[in-house]
Amino acid sequence: MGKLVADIIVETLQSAGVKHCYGVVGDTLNLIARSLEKSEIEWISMRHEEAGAFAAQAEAQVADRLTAVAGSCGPGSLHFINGIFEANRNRAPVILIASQIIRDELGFEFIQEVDFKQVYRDCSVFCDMIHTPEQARRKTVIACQTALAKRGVAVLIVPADISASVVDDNIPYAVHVAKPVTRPNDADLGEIADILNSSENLVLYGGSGCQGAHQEILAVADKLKAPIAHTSRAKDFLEFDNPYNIGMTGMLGNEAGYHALLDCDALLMLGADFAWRQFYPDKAKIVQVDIDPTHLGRRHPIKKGVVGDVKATLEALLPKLVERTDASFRSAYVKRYAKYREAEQAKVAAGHDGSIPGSYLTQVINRHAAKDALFAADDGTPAAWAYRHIEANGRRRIFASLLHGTMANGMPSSIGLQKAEPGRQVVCMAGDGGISMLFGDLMTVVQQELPIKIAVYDNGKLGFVEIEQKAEGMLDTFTKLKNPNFAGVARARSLGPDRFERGPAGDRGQGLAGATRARASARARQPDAARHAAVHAGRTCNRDGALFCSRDPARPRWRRLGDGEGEFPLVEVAFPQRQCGTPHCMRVAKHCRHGSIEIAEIAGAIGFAHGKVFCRCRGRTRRSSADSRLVLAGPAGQISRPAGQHRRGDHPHRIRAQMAGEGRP
Ligand SMILES: Cc1ncc(C[n+]2csc(CCOP(=O)(O)OP(=O)(O)O)c2C)c(N)n1
Ligand SMILES: [Mg+2]
Repeated sequence: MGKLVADIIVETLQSAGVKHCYGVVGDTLNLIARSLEKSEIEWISMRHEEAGAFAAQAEAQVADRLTAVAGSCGPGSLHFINGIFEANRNRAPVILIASQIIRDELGFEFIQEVDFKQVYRDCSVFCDMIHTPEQARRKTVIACQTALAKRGVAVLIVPADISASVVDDNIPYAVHVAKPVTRPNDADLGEIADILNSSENLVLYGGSGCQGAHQEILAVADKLKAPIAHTSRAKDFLEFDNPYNIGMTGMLGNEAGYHALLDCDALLMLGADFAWRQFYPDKAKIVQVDIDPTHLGRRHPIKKGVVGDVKATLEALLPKLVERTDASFRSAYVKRYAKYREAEQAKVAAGHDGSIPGSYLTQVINRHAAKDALFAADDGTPAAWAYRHIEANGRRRIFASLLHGTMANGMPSSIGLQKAEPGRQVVCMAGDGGISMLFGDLMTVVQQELPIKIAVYDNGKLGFVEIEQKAEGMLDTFTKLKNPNFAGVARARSLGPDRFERGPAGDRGQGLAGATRARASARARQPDAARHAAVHAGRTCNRDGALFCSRDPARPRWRRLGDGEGEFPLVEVAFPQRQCGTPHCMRVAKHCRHGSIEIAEIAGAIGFAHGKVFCRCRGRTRRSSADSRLVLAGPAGQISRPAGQHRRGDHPHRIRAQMAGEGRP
């Protein structure tokens, strides 16, 4: 007896392990929707397909299983695009059922016709149409299998007349996924061992490929007396229970990780494909282990590259390594990391005037979140705070858009995380820009009755962009946001308790106290109807948001300019050693000879401290020239920076290290 193709497709998805399908129904998808309804796959009605793709990729990552999204023809299946890019870059096994107009009309600009093969080619590991009813099962199988085996998105284009066809279906095509253990051959391992054994100071540098290899990495670090630095994506896998950890490198990282990489003689890169080239060492011999052969040496020249799973490779490599006794290099960086963490910790404080610094709010969230919580952070400062202030413990996971770098990923990803792990706490750290971009799917949270905790980092701006602009020497441009009262939004959307109030202005800490109360009350009520906690963070700040000036050279007092949000300035900046000749001038750089500096500021707290300093001079914004000699007057005192050292790509931690009193010229 024949079978409906829509049923064949859904049956195949189910046998490939799909538990949830996220999307919006309509026209060409309706038959498949009916098949889904009869199946064990749960349909999640989204308000925007992009949010559905974010949710699916989060579920696919945390549960490590194929997850589906499906859309109607034309705009319906087009809307997924940004989330599909996110999924594919995160190597999340996701299948998009892109329903299509009937075959007979394809190629004639029929209403809602979109060539999905063109659209999705660059963000998928499989993208093809079911051309005949007879190939339905085989093509769905190969789509699922490719998504799982190549780890990425499979786009299966299904014309409506195909899903409505009935076909004999007696050939047992089925999804096969092999999980081989891959490791380099013995000769390659011997070569790696020779490089490492003959080099003096070694550093291990781990990326997301280190998942599941904690024990082996520590064993190698122990034997080689090497510190372990890591990328942000590897934080979940390497930060915990690791006495050799020296933290992240990169924009979100710290000076210990950064300098260790620069100072070592040999670097063992493990499953890391970190994109920013300026963070790689020039003098060290780099040995790279990666499961993807195309990653070898693509960021920076390497001495030796091998293909393998990190765990299996290190297991085989360990016996070939010579045990060391001198751990002084490692100790120096481990101490430096501890010092950095202590200093960072000391800076975190509640805000003033009811404001709540993002760092402080994140530390509160970190303290109160469950030990196995799942965090989803929006691209923007929430992701930066998450990676800096949420502590990994081997059970928690942080999800952010680190490869695609898209806004609005946080809340929709939380939906997928909560659907995948209904018993775990899911915390969304949302930007005010991010959450309002896909506001509609707050209703999915309500409709699905998901107990997600949402903290809105309401700084009234596209804060991360403002920092970027400062780093480029610009004043903030088009970054302001006129926001609704997010507490009101939460209430209006029946998101939960009605207690989300911003603390009264001037009442120090009230905003956070209110937020914490809200959280506590939401918790107390669980598992009652009101299970959602949307924490209104009040105005957060990034710590480099403070503006300073000193108008009188005779009395060089710094004062905070209006609108300074920071409780604790990271840096106060001036161009030193030159007077521009006007009474209201502080010591300024040579190119500001005409007038008074009104503002001098530096962007830096979260990593864009390229040293671009700008000032306002008679109403015109000027930028420091590359050879300006800067003085960073931080809490540690006046520290000058040698001329010519400030350049784009300069590392923030070098600056911070100097602030902390190190490297003073
Ligand atoms: C879809 C998309 N649009 C624009 C950007 C550029 N961008 C990156 S972060 C950011 C600001 C995010 O603002 P918000 O969510 O309020 O977080 P904040 O940085 O203020 O904490 C923007 C516009 C992006 N990454 N993705
Ligand atoms: Mg914002």
